[in-house]
Amino acid sequence: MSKTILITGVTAGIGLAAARRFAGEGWRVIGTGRRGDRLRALAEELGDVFLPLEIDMRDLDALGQLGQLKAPWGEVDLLLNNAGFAPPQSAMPEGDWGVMGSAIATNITGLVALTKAVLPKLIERRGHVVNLASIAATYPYKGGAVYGGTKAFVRQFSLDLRCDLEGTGVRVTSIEPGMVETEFTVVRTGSQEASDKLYANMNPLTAEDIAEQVWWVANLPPHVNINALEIMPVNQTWAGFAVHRE
Ligand code: 8X3
Repeated sequence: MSKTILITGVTAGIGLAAARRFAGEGWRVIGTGRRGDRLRALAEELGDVFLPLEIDMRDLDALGQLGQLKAPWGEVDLLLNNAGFAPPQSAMPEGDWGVMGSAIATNITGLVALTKAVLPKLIERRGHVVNLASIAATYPYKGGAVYGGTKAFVRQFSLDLRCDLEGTGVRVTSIEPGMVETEFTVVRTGSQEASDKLYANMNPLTAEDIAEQVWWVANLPPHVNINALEIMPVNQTWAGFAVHRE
């Protein structure tokens, strides 16, 4: 019997790679995204196993309705909370409140609303919630206050959610990647050129690398829960503390 994964942000990057990975293994894939043309192209590529839903993560009513999908689409085994938005890296005093608010609405409010809506189905099916956090959840860097703050929420939400789901058999995993070359960075940096410069000669992770980790955690024996999984490219490590001298 085939399983069903619900993926947010399926039109590019990790969400798209995960859709292809799971569909390729015979799963039904429900994918949300904002860009109808890309959803339609993916529907053509994946065929009947794919249910495209044009939904913005800030539309809480639409997210709430995803808990009411009819069989077989309603039988969600895995919720992959992938959709995420990073405002341009700028220090708080200069940052734009509009984009900060969107990051909070997408990365936190939308994620919680959707998880709450789908949880009854996941509990019924002893399913799995996989949340895309980031290394920014743990390691601070300049200009990352809002993005890192939202990802720290995602990480801690994942861990705390496990406590609330004790005894249900539902698994929860926080996946925390470092540098992954996707469109996400084009949005964050403002241009393809800036994104290319960031990833030049450093062999970043790919969306497929992360999709593979999602596949791995989802297919472990049902008694095994990966709580958190931090992944970086080999060429990314930590910087030292910044010291201001007067
Ligand atoms: C973003 C990862 O390394 O660019 O989620 O902060 S990193």
